[in-house]
Amino acid sequence: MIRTSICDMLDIKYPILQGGMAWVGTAELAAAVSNAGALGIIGAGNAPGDFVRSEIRKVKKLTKRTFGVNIMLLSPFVDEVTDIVCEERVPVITTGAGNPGKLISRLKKIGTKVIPVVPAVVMAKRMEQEGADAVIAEGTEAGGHVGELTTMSLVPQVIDAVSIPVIAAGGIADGRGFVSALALGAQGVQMGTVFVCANECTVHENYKMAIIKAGDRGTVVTGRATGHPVRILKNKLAREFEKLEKASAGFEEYEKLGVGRLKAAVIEGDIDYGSVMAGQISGLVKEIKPAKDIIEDIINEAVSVASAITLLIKEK
Ligand code: TUI
Repeated sequence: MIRTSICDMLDIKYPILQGGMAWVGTAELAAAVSNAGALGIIGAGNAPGDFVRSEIRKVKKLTKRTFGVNIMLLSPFVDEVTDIVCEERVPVITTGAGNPGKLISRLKKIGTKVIPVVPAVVMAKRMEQEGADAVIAEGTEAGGHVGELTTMSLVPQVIDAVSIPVIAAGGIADGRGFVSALALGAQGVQMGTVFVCANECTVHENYKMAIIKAGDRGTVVTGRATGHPVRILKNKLAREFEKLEKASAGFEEYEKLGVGRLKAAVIEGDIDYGSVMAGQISGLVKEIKPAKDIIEDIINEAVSVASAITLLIKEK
């Protein structure tokens, strides 16, 4: 059994969070992950409030366990989504792609646990001061919107800078990564890419297969010049982004190329011109299996990796 302070804080069995991925973190996936003892998270992404409310209600029907919603702070619907998660008394909120600012005190007042994703120490400290219950330190290995620092560098520096629990994310998909994160001092992990390949994940089959076929160098960060760098699988869209970068294109051109591309990949399965957001760990993800098996395989591997390390030390 592997338990940490995060398990008590969130009332979950395993200290594992499923990344709140836009279009990917649906009610079905979130409920499957929560029912398996980890924390399932609905990704609000750019969706309007009504859609998020119906996903929340679906999750409530599918699980009695703790679940969360991720608020993507670049969304035009942040305010209405915040109203809805308050009305629906969602127990855990994670945030991404920005500074949640005043959201934290508003959510905390009604007893919601708030866990922002941070890409750097300065942001982690700010979140602690503003009352966050924990932070997710996400390295640049992650899929989607990313910061600059690697998980290995970021996590211990964030841990040394704050007193609240730190959850590691970016580049983790198995028991070895999980134990490494604990060794760095993290109280848990968040994983995205591996959960895209859960049976219960409703993304198009092409999206799952693209991750399974990807190798270690299968991803690239696009759109650095826009200030919103995004890691996706290398494909024709990624090459078009590279061309814009070489031509020092303006923000509008990136926006025109990027609009609707995540939905195209997730819903229509357009893996050539769709935005197939995925992390560097894609090369390690080799099968589609139930969320419960993903979680239990990771925990079982973590227990044997941890005891193998202990033996190594005893023998010296
Ligand atoms: O949010 C994510 N990953 C995402 S969001 C997303 S939807 C999207 N689509 C197109 C363009 C942009 C986004 C896809 N993937 N991960 C969490 C995360 N948050 N990573 C990095 C950050 C972050 C970055 C800057 C958090 C805070 C931050 O603060 C900047 C500031 O100072 O305000």
